[in-house]
Amino acid sequence: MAKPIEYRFCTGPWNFSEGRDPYGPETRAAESFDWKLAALKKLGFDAMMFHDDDAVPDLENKSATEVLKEAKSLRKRLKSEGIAAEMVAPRLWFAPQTIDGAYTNNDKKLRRYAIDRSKQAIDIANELDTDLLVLWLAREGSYIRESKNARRCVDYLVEACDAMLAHDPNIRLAIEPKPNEPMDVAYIPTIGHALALAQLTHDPKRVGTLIESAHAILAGLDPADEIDFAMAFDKLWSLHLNDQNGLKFDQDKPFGSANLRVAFNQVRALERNGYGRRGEFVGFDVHPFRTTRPEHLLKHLDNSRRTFLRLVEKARSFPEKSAQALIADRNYQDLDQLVLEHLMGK
Ligand code: GLO
Ligand code: MG
Repeated sequence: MAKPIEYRFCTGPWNFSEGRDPYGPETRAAESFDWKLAALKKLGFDAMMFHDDDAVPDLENKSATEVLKEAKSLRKRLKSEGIAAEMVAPRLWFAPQTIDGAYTNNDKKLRRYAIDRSKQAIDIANELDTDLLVLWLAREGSYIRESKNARRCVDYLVEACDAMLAHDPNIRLAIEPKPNEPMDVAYIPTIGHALALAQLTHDPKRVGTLIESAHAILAGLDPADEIDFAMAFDKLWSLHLNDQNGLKFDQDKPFGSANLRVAFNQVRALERNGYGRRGEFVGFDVHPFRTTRPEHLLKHLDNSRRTFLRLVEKARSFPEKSAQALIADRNYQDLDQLVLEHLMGK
């Protein structure tokens, strides 16, 4: 039997957020990057996820050489702290150039901006010693369907991926699907879409996925099934575990907070597929509640990790034999209760 995996954890600087929502301002002061780095160590996390401009703030106003120099010095900094860079993601939803989409913008010049920025994010990833570029396709979609040609947008997405793959023969792209928000409807809403898109690129082997629990739930799917599906293709390269209470705004709740059983099944799916065996990290894309006081700012991360590790124990101690007997007897009624009793501690 394969040795049980020892999971390694990561999160992003944006996950220490300040409590702003569309209806009200920040409720906590921003913490510095150094503070966040120290916090990760204190929490026993192993890596940090980066947007390109988390790694190099204000990168649009710096020369390419300056950007790489800063990335290099960040790498040293991380190394001395013993924290790895898990991935880099181009932030393609903030700049004025991406108001109407990044890779799928109707304007050629603006599509070019998105591709150039992504290439630079790859250069930053190289400096930070990671071969993983995450693509959350935030603004690739439409507010009203008639504004864009969705067929052409598929070609644009493939063109953009191909340009990134050609820029660096070692880079791997992990597409993070999400069905909506900020767009009304996104072009790549599920893992199936991401994997299908990968097949159209010139090097499908280097195009995989990142699953976020909340995004799968927003698509009306079960994140555990999405994990199994991606892993059947060997293409789950990163994870954003969190939770989501039904179909509303993206909540990024602590892992297991809304539905412990759904969380348990995600952990079971990771375990049965051997996630982490090739060095993949378990990431938490969670945010503190708006009500969280500064002194409790690390709780959502620490609690997500605790819940994850408790659920690993639950997955490993699941009464498999009894479950198999019930499955053979098609007694799903008692199988259902077996799961509940197991989760409740009996
Ligand atoms: C938002 C996304 C976002 C991305 C992050 C990495 O819904 O989950 O947090 O994961 O920006 O690109
Ligand atoms: Mg995410």
